[in-house]
Amino acid sequence: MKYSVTLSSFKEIFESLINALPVIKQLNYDAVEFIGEDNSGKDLDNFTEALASHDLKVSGVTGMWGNVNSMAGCRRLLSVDADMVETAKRYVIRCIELCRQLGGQEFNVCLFADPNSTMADFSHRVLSHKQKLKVIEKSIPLLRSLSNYAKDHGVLLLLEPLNRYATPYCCTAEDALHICNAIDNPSFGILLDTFHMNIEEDSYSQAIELTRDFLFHMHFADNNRKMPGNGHLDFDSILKALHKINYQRYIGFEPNLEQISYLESLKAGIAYIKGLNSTSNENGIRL
Ligand SMILES: [Mn+2]
Repeated sequence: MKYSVTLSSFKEIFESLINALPVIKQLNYDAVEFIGEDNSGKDLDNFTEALASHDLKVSGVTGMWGNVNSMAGCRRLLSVDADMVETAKRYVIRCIELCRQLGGQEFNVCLFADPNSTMADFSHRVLSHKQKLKVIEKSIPLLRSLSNYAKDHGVLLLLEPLNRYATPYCCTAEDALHICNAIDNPSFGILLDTFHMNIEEDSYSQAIELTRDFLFHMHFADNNRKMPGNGHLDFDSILKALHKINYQRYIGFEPNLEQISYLESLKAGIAYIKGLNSTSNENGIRL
């Protein structure tokens, strides 16, 4: 497995994200997940140079969706407003191009509808699963054409299930698999995020095994969004399930970091996961 960390985690730590690169290298990460912001291409040449000088790769680009900022809130692939959908579509296209420029492999999409319908169902009790799938199904032709665009650019478009407090649409591996099967394009896959899985899945291993043919990226964060080892998620069983499906792609850490503790936290988190990983290997879990 290879280890990456999301640059979006460093937004509060460094004024310029380029300054995060030496720290990330020093802490033994293999790659960074570039931030999918509209202005992130501004200093791309400097960034590419800095990445090369620190011998860091780009695993992919993190989609900025939902309530992370006001721009992200306008990226709604499930909106009833065609202009909103168009905004989201143009965003995906820009991020696919950014990903290709940086030599990354994947970009994640999340499915947001308009806030009035989203906020109505933080409990999963208002809309039936069937009603939600109906809303999602409308986006399938667009996702299919975007995955063709991704394919032409050598990038994978990955659907990331979130949790009900962000969006009630596509919250589980099963939902993502349903959409993946409907799209049926080798450039369309799934990203599972342990933080969201903790809220929505019955079992980590079942979710991982269910999506084994489409699982191209993982986001790792503990139940409190801190680095693994700071909460109560069972990363041992998550890693064992990943070994079982012979997952060899990136583990992308996506923590919330604080100025006072970020160095220690990043260092301890990767050491914790690498430690668990070697134990599950020694025990012959790899199949
Ligand atoms: Mn994530």
